[in-house]
Amino acid sequence: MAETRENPTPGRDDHVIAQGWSRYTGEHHAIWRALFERQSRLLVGRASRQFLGGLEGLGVAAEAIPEFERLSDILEAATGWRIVAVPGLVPDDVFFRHLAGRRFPATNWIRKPEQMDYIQEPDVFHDVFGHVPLLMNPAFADYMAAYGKAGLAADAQGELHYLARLYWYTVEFGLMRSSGRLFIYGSGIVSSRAESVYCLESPIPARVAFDPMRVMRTAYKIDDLQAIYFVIERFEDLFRALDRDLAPCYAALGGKAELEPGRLIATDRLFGPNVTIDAKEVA
Ligand code: HBI
Ligand code: FE
Repeated sequence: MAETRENPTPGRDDHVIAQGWSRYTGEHHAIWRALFERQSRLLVGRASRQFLGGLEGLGVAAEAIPEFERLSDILEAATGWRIVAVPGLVPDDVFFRHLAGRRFPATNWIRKPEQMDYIQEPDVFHDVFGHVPLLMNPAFADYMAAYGKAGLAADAQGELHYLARLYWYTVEFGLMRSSGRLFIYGSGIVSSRAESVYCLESPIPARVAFDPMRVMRTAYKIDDLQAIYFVIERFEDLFRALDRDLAPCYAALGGKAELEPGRLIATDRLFGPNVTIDAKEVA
């Protein structure tokens, strides 16, 4: 496993494989530990309390790549979700069917030492450290399952590109406002050293109040720091975005111009960057 990607078990159209935990080597665990220690230091005072609380509740720690079965038992008791191992990116319809069934597909292999700062595909660190902690939160867990259902419908309607933007700007790169400060909840951010600081403290990117139609009009960059982040007030904002018939929304979006990530519009409500503080003061 690890660098050698296993093929899905023949005959399994859900792409699920065994995690193969006993095959991780000391080197694999050491990469996990280095990433874990670096990110958990950076995220004190920057990540949302829901993320940090989820990490703690799951007992995800620096020592070793976690066993999916152990995490799944804790997660299932909290929100009904389980983790299934996959060999990497899976087709959209497979991905959505898992989410709709409250199964989070997590990649089982870990990046190489030379990929500590950037990796384009998800690995076990991104998937487990980045995504799984928020699945301990009931409101976020409901959003992810609703997203799976909406994804299946959008895919069938040929409108997936709009919904993919919603995933990108919420699940992967979302910010949340609490007590007048911005906090990270997006997994693409919490698993990235550079973006964990940049998204909150740099004067360069725009930070705009979350509006699902605005988000679905906005293109995104997959290979660079984001030019724009969307800011929610609470996870219920996300669930509400999907709790409607989306077909008329897609039809309305078809008549509007796509917005480049850096482009602002008159209706945008903007937030400034956080004033940089010593993270220890808010721990
Ligand atoms: N597969 N393993 C995996 N992880 C993902 O995040 C993922 C995927 N397949 C498709 C997919 N994401 C996209 O459809 C979403 O980003 C919208
Ligand atoms: Fe991800």
